[in-house]
Amino acid sequence: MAIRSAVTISLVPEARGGPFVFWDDLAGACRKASELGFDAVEIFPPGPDEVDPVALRTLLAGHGLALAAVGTGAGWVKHRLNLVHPESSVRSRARDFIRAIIDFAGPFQAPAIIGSMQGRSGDGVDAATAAGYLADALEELGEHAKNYGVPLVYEPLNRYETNMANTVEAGMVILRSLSTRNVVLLADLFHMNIEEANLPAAIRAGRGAIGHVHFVDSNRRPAGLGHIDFAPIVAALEEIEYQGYVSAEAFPYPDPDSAAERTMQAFRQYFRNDGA
Ligand code: LER
Ligand code: MN
Repeated sequence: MAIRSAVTISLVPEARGGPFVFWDDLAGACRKASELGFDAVEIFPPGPDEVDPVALRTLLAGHGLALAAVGTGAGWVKHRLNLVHPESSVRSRARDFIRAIIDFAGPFQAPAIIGSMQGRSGDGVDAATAAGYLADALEELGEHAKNYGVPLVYEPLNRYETNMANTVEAGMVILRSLSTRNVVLLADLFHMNIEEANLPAAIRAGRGAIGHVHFVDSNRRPAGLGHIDFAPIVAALEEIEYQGYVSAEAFPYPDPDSAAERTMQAFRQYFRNDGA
């Protein structure tokens, strides 16, 4: 299948040690991503106001890159906000943070991603109440993203990071319960490798719901440096006629440039290039 490739860039010092290929130097990362042949970058910014949109537009255009998506996780990492927090003021600040990221990303035709901002039930909020809070937030923010003609991306995470949705199927149950149709799922192969019984089968079952992919190996190293069998996963993406980005969200192992290069090698190995 043809691929729309992307690579992650973190601009959040507090997220150091996290699964992002490039770090801190947005311009340098864009240059390298472009040199290696990526179509787009996925940015993890410290907040909605910390990247100048005019400068970003110039930078992306100069390198022939698109913006694939923008992460919202700094709301959790930096400010300890999440959508199911027991305190309503914290929940509402979490929504404000994500809404502002949607407003930043939307004009680039890029969706915002809700990963760690989904929080977890437990500490003062029972599972049903937390599910209700999350659904309400996805309704509102999903509809808000419509203003830009982009979806909102919701990411099931492994059990050590959330108990809201750990699998593609659990994510689909949430999506089906919503009245908005503007929320899609992020299939992160690292989380899926922990939680799914069968990765290609989970992807096939996610037809129509999966809108973004984090492409990474079992140990969260770049594709090819762990034990995930990528060929049947790519075949499953092809079978469901997946049209979204395949984005490298992996540790910068052994270093950012090598991680990006290794991912590009895997993309060339597994995906057809239409010469686009
Ligand atoms: C973010 O995309 C993700 O996968 C989570 O594990 C938060 O780091
Ligand atoms: Mn991810």
